[in-house]
Amino acid sequence: MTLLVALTWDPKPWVERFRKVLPDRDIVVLGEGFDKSRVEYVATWGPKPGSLSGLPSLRALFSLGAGVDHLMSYPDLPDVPIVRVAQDDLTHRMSEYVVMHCLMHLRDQHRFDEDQRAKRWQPDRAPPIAGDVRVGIMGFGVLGQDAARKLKVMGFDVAGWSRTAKNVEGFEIYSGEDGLSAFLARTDILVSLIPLTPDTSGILSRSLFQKLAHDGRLGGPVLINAGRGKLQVETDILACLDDGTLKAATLDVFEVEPLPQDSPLWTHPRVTISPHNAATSEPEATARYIADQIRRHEAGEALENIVDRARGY
Ligand code: NDP
Ligand code: OXD
Repeated sequence: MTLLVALTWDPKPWVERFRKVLPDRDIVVLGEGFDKSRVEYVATWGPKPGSLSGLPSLRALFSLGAGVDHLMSYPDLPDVPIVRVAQDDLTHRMSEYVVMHCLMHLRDQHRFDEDQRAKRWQPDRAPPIAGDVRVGIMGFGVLGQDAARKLKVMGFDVAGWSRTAKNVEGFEIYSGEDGLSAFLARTDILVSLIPLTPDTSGILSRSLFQKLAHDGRLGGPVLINAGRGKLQVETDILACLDDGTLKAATLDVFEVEPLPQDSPLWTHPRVTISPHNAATSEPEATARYIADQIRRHEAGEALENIVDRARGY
């Protein structure tokens, strides 16, 4: 069996990890000579056009991340199961990010950072506690649910929004178009963890921000987007920050990545930026996850976390 590693990033650390966890298999990379007829699995992120063609023995594609929009837009995507990353290492990283930024906004850390630079001593006399703040998680899947549980431990009042109706004990979950307005109306901090699909592209826009709660203890609604950059309309975010429709934003993902040098988001005083690393796919843990799936698949068991192509995630 051959595993092809087809990446836009430096494949070296990945090849090393795959060779460690699959020592009895051939691990090959694009650009090196290899026998295409022996490739049964591909581990990939943002494959270049043509790189997944002519693989007659292909049995499955593994996305090296949780999101698969990079594959859904690939022309001539082979007709084999696509498996995405859904494992604890990545999930825990995302929850750390979400909890950290919710707490940062709860405690108004932006203001204290400014005060520190200006050497101003201005304690809050009656700051809210987590229980006063309503967090709404858009995308109540693997990542959304883990973050929700951890936010709840901190005391936040957490609800979720998903495409289909579901019951998750301890949480009020809104769903679909019908549930969106009510979900937004009870949300002070909106956490976006939805996949990018034709239905969700550009969803984080002015018309949605206007429906968020404007009567909350934070003094205005806050956006945290760690889903995908093309979910958000950046000109709307900037305009809404400036006219008070939004109080602050934490953005890990952007319409164009890396974020262009001339983007006003870099220097906006109420925007916190991270370079699409809310939850990176750590090579060791991800290679182990994929190797386990390959071994189970070869033993006749079903692959897990298969993408539904019709839904696009
Ligand atoms: P899941 O597939 O487990 O969950 C996706 C959730 O989004 C589900 O609850 C789904 O609803 C909901 N959803 C999808 N489409 C819609 C829609 N049109 N309307 C309402 N809800 C919708 O994905 P994960 O939780 O594992 O990952 C979520 C996303 O996070 C990834 O797609 C990726 O883009 C992003 N991500 C970002 C990272 C980063 O570092 N910034 C790292 C990892 C992931 P339903 O439950 O009904 O299916
Ligand atoms: C992912 C990501 O989808 O890192 O896993 O963005």
